[in-house]
Amino acid sequence: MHILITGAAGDVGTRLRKLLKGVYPRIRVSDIRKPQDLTADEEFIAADLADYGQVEKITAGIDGIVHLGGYSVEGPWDRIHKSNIVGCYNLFEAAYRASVKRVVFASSNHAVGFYPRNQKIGVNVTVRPDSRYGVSKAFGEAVGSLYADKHGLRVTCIRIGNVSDTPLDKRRLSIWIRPDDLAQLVRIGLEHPDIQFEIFYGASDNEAAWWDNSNARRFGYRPQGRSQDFQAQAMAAQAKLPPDPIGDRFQGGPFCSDEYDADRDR
Ligand code: 15L
Repeated sequence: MHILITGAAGDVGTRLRKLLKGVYPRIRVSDIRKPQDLTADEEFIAADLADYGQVEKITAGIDGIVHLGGYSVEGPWDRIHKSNIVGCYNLFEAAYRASVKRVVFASSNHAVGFYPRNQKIGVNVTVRPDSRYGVSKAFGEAVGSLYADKHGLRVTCIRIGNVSDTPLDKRRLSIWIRPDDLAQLVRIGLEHPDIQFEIFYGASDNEAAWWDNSNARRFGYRPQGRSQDFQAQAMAAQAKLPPDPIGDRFQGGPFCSDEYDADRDR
């Protein structure tokens, strides 16, 4: 299996490159810029995902794609549009044209960020994006669904919570994913024989979870990280953050309170 990882220079890309090395003997990595820690044994091709011709070059001869490329937080529409709408469409279209078998798409919790924290959600809920960024992730899931249904591409969307070594604050106690758990989900997406189109939550085995991740478990996901083991340090970090009463109501936190119209109910 020849694997392509887009967004390979980013934080999540850098972690996954290391975790998937050895699992897949042939990994091509791509990003708009060269990863600083690129090693001599890694195949790198630079590409701007907004340019279809460049995307064709990186997808040629590939069997499975881990699509992390794009803009990874809220930003101006032009930026989101170019990287996450045009770029994401180009990726799926080029994958299909190149007869790629599988795409694992890095979606985000921000596709459903406006669900309240007191509601546990599964994967069969309507999207409730909390930002232009969240809209772009919902778009990516929709494009993935189209290519799965129409062309038989095997697509896995992972609504990633927050990838880090330990949970960073109170909200992250609910959405944290340990990097090796994310690698486990990616491997399910690249290898499981029964995947056609699936959505998983990218979260570890967190007691404070807001998400029902039974769909991922159905495919064999057995997360090893437990955010509760870091409760005290996450709450100490939380105490240093400024108050965010709107963000605290919703799963997407600051992505919800950012640009929130406080006068909306007037
Ligand atoms: C995301 O989708 C972002 O890519 C990441 O930078 C974090 O902000 C994360 O969500 C989060 O919600 O913590």
